[in-house]
Amino acid sequence: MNKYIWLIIVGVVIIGGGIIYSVFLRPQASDPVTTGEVREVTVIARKDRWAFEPEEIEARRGDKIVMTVINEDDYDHGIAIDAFGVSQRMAANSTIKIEFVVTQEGDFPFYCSVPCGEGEVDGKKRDHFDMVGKIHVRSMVSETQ
Ligand SMILES: [Cu+2]
Repeated sequence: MNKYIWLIIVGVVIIGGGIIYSVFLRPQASDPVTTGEVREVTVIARKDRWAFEPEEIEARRGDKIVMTVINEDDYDHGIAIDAFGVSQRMAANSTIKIEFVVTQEGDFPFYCSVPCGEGEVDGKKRDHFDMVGKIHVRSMVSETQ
């Protein structure tokens, strides 16, 4: 048989396999999801506190988060959320806006990504590594709030 016929047969098998996989076999959890809901949150790094406020954010899988991040310090901070590909530097005394869709359910940390020093807050030592918070993403099918 002509080698081009074989190439076509192989091509059809590969493409057909891909279609069968995506229609019948692919786990639903890997579907891109969106609830169409937009959640506006504001996260503040208050002056000389080495903390984000709030430290916990609630969301539902598929929500779009529009996050306003305010840096009240006279030095730079950053905000990073590895799970959703967020990493932004914040200049001193600046406000940034970031947007992302929470595509997975679970608890995901957000943290300061720019070394920002240390200090004493209410008699306790705090530093860059204390600037950690958490996004709690509930399941899509959980009751709406
Ligand atoms: Cu920092």
